[in-house]
Amino acid sequence: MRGLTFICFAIAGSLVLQACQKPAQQEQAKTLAPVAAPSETKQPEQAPPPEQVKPSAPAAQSQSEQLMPIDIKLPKPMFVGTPTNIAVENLEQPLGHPRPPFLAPAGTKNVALKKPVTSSDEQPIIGELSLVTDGDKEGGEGSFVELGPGVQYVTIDLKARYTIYAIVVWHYHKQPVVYHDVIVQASDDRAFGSSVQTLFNNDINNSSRKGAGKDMSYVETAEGKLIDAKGVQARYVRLYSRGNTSNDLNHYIEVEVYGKALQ
Ligand SMILES: [Ca+2]
Ligand SMILES: [Ca+2]
Repeated sequence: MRGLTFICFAIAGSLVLQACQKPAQQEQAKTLAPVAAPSETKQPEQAPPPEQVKPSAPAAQSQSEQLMPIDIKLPKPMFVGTPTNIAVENLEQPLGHPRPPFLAPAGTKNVALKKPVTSSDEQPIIGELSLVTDGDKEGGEGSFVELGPGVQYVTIDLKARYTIYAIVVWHYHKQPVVYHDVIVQASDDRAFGSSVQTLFNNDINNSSRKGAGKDMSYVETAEGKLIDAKGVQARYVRLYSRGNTSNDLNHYIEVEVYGKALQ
């Protein structure tokens, strides 16, 4: 019996010894690895080509995206001179000369022309929503749509996604007026519940509750207001306002969206 237990202890002891030696051997193998793997040093030589090929693609793209002034046809001005006595905070001073040309990639055009328009006021007081994108920008009677009081919006469905470079809006230019809380947004969601990008917002005190903006208020003229859309990509464009310095109603003569189809 004694001899048997000794053998058992001896076997158990040698097992413990083996277990202790194993990690040590593994560690030794690890430290040897870098030296023992000269074949791995070959890999870097095969890797670089894909990244070196890339730069030529953007170069070719910028060549086809030559910048050109966008062609904005202006309506007949309805008044001359600088308006006075408009008491609006954060009001932009008139330029005193025509707006400088706005540059966008060649092929950029008004992609809002004749596109469908919906609104928070589906039954306008005067005119129809289709006037917003019918191409007529004249300031007289019959050329504008009049929406109800308070915060109202129009939404243009461009019917496809575009890269948008500029939005030009004519609210009303028969007299020099200022529209309150002008907010312009782009989205891929027709309800503007998600993916909303705000391109312009002069509601500095957040009275329209879309978040306070930092843009300046401006006097309406026949030039319309050009908003830099900075190449945003979207299908829908929405414009808010909250009445104007003459009354609490909202008006649109035309909205142009200068963009290019996504490729
Ligand atoms: Ca129009
Ligand atoms: Ca406001």
